[in-house]
Amino acid sequence: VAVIGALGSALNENRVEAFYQPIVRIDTGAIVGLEALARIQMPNGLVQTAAQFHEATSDPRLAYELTGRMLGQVASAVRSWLDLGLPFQHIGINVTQADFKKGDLEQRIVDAFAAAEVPLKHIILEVNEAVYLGPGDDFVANAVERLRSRGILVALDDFGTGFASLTHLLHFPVDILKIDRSFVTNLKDDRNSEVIVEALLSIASKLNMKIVAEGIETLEQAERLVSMGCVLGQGYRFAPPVPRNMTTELLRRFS
Ligand code: G
Ligand code: G
Ligand code: NA
Ligand code: MN
Repeated sequence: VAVIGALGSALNENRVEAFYQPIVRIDTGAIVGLEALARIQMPNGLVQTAAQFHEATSDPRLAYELTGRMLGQVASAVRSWLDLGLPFQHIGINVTQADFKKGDLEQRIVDAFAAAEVPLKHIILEVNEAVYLGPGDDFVANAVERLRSRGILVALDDFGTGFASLTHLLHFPVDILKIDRSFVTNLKDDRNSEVIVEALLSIASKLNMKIVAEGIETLEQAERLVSMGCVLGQGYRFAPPVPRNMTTELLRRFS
């Protein structure tokens, strides 16, 4: 309840702020995109991460409202980066079950991006695997197909944790698979993680999907991934999620 209260009052008081984490070419560190991650400005001046209010997004009303705020801020930030002539490509936004349940996600995206005059091709919807491959229900997958038919890219977040549902992916493809951070973390001493990452890379290339490795923290992980043929990634090794003005600086320096 305390967590829900924190997000609820932050939304009411306009203290939710989009931060951005670079998605890079692992070999060169060049920025190829960003992921938007929600942060709360606390009254005491501290910034609270989404992990700390994660439970709050299980409240459908708050989750829906959060997405609205993020869409607005993201569209306006992307407009400013395009105006600065930065070679800006893609921005990922996390959406939840609640966004799909309402049935107006497509319209909300179209409206937010049209208001900022940003083409839809710049957006990537990040849907986590549990939501996307939810039990015996294709309504999310069907909505994803419609969004993709409008030119909106879709990424499957935290991929690899529900490996058994791979056949689903053959029927309802996405554009990008984001390898769950747990596999990257365990690359060093867990042979199983290496086998899984190799399998995911092979599946992705056969299904014409791009792969992004999440949670890269060390040079060793980066080198291992590159040697396995993984091109794109994100993680603290490259940059943590940072506020909009710092993102502009990063884009200037590294894109
Ligand atoms: O950035 P952080 O590690 O705090 O994120 C923790 C969790 O919160 C992740 O699962 C992430 O996907 C989620 N999250 C971060 N920002 C958003 C957001 O804007 N919307 C939604 N729905 N989830 C978010
Ligand atoms: O669920 P999702 O994949 O959207 O969550 C991404 C979360 O992972 C973000 O909250 C982000 O802050 C966090 N994150 C990003 N890079 C790293 C990293 O290198 N290590 C760890 N532990 N977390 C990371
Ligand atoms: Na992710
Ligand atoms: Mn994500």
